[in-house]
Amino acid sequence: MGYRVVVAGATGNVGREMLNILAERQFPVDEIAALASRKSLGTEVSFGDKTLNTQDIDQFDFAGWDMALFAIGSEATKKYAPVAAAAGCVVIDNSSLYRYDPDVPLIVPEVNADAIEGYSKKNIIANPNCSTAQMVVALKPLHDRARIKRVVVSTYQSVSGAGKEAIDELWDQTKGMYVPGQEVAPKKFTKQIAFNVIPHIDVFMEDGSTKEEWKMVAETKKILDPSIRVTATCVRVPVFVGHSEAINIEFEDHLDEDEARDILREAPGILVVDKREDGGYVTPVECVGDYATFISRIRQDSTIDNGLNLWCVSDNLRKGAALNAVQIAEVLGNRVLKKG
Ligand code: 11C
Repeated sequence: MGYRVVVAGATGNVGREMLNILAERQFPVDEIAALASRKSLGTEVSFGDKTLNTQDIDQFDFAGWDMALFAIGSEATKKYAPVAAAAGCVVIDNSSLYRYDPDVPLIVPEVNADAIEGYSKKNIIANPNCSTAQMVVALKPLHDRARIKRVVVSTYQSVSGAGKEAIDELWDQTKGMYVPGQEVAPKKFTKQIAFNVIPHIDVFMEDGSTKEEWKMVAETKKILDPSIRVTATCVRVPVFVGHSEAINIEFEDHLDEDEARDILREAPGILVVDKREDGGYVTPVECVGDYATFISRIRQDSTIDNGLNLWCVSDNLRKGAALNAVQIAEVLGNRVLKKG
């Protein structure tokens, strides 16, 4: 016996990946519903070797469905998540709407799967921001060994984090650079993204940081440890899929780079590729379609007493969104609903 599973936002980049990953991981599905907004109705989506017709989220009755994976953005989530949750369907939400709600667990299964117990207060579980998810997977095993005091992170985030229009803008703008008269002006991004980098993701906060940077701070505290101090600079780069992060970590205790490498090799969800030679590290194009968080360039930071630097790369549509949501569904199934 399996689960009756809903994917809301099934025609978007993340929704499609949720369907792919549910099928790839052979999640025990008895029945699946692919929901979309009215404007996307008629679009077919794949689930393993099946083709699903999308159903109108506005008309859908969530009663009798076990869980719903939401990838519909905060505004639509505000409307539909309470409806699904009230009908007894547990919502696993990829938007930021509920992440900071103390009555909603924010889960990265490799880090804080036990937080699943808190789901029943609202029948909602939140999925973190992509840049946070991969970072906490890397930090958790090191924190367990040497207690992290402070993290300084710089991100190199792909355009797929900003949705389909952003992917199209990078593609069209790049092509347009070579064709006189067909230059594409910035629309989704604030400045040219082709052959450029933009130090601005999400809206500006009062203190001069951006909301993306704020999310990395707040979410790391909620998922991993509120005592860890995090400072972030988030940058958009002309890469289609795969977020990269240069992470500097200060520990309470000494942690040798070789021991850190061994710890990370053993840690769940991580693949270490760290050869000190040409090409002995992972770049975003190599992580696309993979489940792992890849770690490279592990080395001591000799400017502080207990410091390490590392390079962390992951598929933002997978570990950063759809895979993590499916992993939460697996935890929910195995530990709570126990039907599969
Ligand atoms: C980006 N990290 O790369 C964002 C996308 O809070 O779920 C995900 C935003 C979020 O633009």
